[in-house]
Amino acid sequence: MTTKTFSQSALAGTVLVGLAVAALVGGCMESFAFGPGEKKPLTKDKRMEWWRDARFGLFVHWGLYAVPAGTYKGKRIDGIGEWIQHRAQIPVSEYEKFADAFNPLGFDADEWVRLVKKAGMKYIVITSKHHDGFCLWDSAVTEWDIMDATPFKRDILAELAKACKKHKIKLCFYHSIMDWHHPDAQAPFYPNYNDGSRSNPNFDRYVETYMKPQLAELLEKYGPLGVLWFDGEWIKDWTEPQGKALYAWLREIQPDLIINNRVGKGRKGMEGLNKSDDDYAGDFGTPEQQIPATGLPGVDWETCMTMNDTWGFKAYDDNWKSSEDLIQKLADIASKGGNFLLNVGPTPEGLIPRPSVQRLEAMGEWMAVNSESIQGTTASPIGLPEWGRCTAKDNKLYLHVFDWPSDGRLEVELPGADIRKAYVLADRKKKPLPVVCDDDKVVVSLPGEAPDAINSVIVLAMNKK
Ligand code: FHN
Repeated sequence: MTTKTFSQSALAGTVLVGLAVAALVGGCMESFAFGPGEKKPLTKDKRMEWWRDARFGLFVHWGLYAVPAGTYKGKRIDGIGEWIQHRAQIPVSEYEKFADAFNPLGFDADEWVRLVKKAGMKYIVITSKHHDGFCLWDSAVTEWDIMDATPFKRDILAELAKACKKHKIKLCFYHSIMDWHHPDAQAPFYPNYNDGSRSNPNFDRYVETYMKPQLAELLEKYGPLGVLWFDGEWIKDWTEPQGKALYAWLREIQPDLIINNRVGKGRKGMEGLNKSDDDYAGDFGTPEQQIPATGLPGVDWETCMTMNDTWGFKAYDDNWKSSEDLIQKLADIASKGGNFLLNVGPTPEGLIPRPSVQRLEAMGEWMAVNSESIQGTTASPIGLPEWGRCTAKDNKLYLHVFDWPSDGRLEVELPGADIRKAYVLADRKKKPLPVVCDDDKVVVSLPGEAPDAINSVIVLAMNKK
């Protein structure tokens, strides 16, 4: 299977197609705008409601980079697997050959979504297009996609959209602004595709005739989407004003769409300075591979994290975080008012790596008993206790006890508490636990043995004020 390289003729064709699609999209854009008398746009709180309730989602980095899987010309390439084209300085025409070998016959969208649901997750964010520009859907504006460039010839995003609809899981797309394949974007920067000091004079043409028509395709063919998760925003060609304009344009197409802060330059601002949304385009902050010590007060935020050390599949990255660590991280993040977007990097055969499946299943077993203490909760009103974490919901505090007190006494700094009842969340009978309250703390007498070795949840039900 030979795939077309981006010769001038192909580029000319792409631009013409892109211009045509842009005109079409622009034209039908009117049909997405609010007509007179149409319902008012949702408030941000209404729009964010499902996302805030979810607290836990799956990140999927999948694409051609899974084929080399971290090795190129017999050499192991350092760094995250999806960056192999840049790190190994692979010319576009060479990288395109990976498409000939991408035939993930093991891919089963329904199996993926059932695993997500069992893990207690409520949304999936999958790479529609990562930095290499390869499209996991049948795009009308390029042949650099799963339908035209690979022997697989199945629309991965369409199959995933169908499975998500069936299992009521929100479908969301990661989309890279930076594009190492498109000649009007960063392809000409080879071998340093990530050259932050250079601009492409044709970048605006890439945005208007390629990137925006593709985003419209994603919203119209697979939508309504939960989230558009942008990335690759750090390049010199992309600015905060462009991000704000793109945010407004997308919300015009799908008013209840949620968009992360990397649609503009907010990744730094929102997290570094706890800026409000007004300063930066985007609905939530995106701390990556880290959990902010005290969350990001005043803004919605989501920690995205790998289970090992790479987002895209690397055959030899076995540095897996333990299930125990991941379960406690979920409670830590929720106790600070954030969401946890946990990543898997599927194999070139379309399988989620076994160690990832094992961790998702272990998290699912914990969530099957304790999801009430994560989903729909808000940040701890008692800070970060030494014995674990705390989340809150509906006049209840959920005490996530990582370190079960050997003397059976759980002390909670909670002045003036008006406790109705305390019980072990895992106890279906909700047998009351002895509680003593004084002016500044509550002491709960716990059973001798922790119901869960990793994170046992004690419920403090308060009397309504
Ligand atoms: O460069 C990407 C990287 O490949 C990965 O997609 C992460 C996930 O958030 N984002 C960028 C690095 O910040």
